[in-house]
Amino acid sequence: MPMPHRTQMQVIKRRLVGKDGAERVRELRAILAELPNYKSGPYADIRKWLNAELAATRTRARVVHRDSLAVRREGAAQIALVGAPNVGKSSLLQALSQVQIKTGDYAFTTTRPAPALTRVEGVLVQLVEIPGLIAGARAGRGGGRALLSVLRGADAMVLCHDASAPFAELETVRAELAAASISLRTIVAATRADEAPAGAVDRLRAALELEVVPVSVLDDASIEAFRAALWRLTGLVRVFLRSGGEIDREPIALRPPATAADAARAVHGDLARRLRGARVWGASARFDGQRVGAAHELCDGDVVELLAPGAPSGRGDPSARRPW
Ligand SMILES: Nc1nc2c(ncn2[C@@H]2O[C@H](COP(=O)(O)OP(=O)(O)O)[C@@H](O)[C@H]2O)c(=O)[nH]1
Ligand SMILES: [Mg+2]
Repeated sequence: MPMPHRTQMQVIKRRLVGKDGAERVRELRAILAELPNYKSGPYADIRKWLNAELAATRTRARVVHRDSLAVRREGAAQIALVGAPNVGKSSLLQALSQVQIKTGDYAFTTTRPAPALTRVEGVLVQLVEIPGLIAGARAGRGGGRALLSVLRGADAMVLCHDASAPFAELETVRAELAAASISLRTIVAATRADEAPAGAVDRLRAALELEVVPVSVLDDASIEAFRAALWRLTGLVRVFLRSGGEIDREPIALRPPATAADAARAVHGDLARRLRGARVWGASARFDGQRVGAAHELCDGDVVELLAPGAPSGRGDPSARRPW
């Protein structure tokens, strides 16, 4: 049985994660070479997508040279790590990151935004460390203006504050962000929590109207709790696709309000056009396997079977199984 095209797209996207520039071009070419050369149908769609990606990567490679601070978005959400120098942003990024970041490129003197992918609740999220945002950033001090523009493009941010440091340090950063009119969804990481004096985190909580999450890179449990806070911060919902009686282990992440049609669109535009409805298990369903329309709004954790002409017929005849 050939690999379903939906799965094929997921495999392709996974092969491209973390690859940019020449490396991405090479991988895209390799994938194109492996793909059947049909003139129409899903394979032709995938081929078209790959060619567009190839063109975009080439353009981007040129743009990145001109603006070395640009960060290419990856994953379901982009979350910026912001804070004064030395609060532990790089260490936190490293502790959360999927891949080991080379320290040569990336020592304690971070001067450019540093992206890293991390998996939260099964979803890939991009974290971007914004290096030392300090007083005067607006006026362009320390490349501040370009950094603020990177920040503006993020979906949310984590304000990192050394739990032992004076509160004024955090206030300086917040004043800078407020003056630049940056108003992203925000949580505060009380960093280096292992060193913090007793009561420091509680005092922060009392002084702030934001969620405060204590974290120490030396404490794995705190890192996991922080990951959970990151997931809430994305504001996304996870939907698990079901087809042929099987449920995908990897969720797709959608921005609410997310409908069955949105889930279909996330898989493939063609599927969204052919969608006739869905069956739903989970919080948005009144009962297991409820039949709903394309406009039905989904909840975090729902399992969804997308119904479209030519879709797999559940537990029926496996030879009748189609790409989706
Ligand atoms: N004890 C302790 N030290 C930390 C922690 N996180 C970072 N550090 C130390 O704090 C210093 C600054 O960390 P770094 O990640 O470079 O901060 P950044 O400038 O905000 O990126 C380094 O010496 C780190 O080893 C932590 O959770 N606990
Ligand atoms: Mg750093």
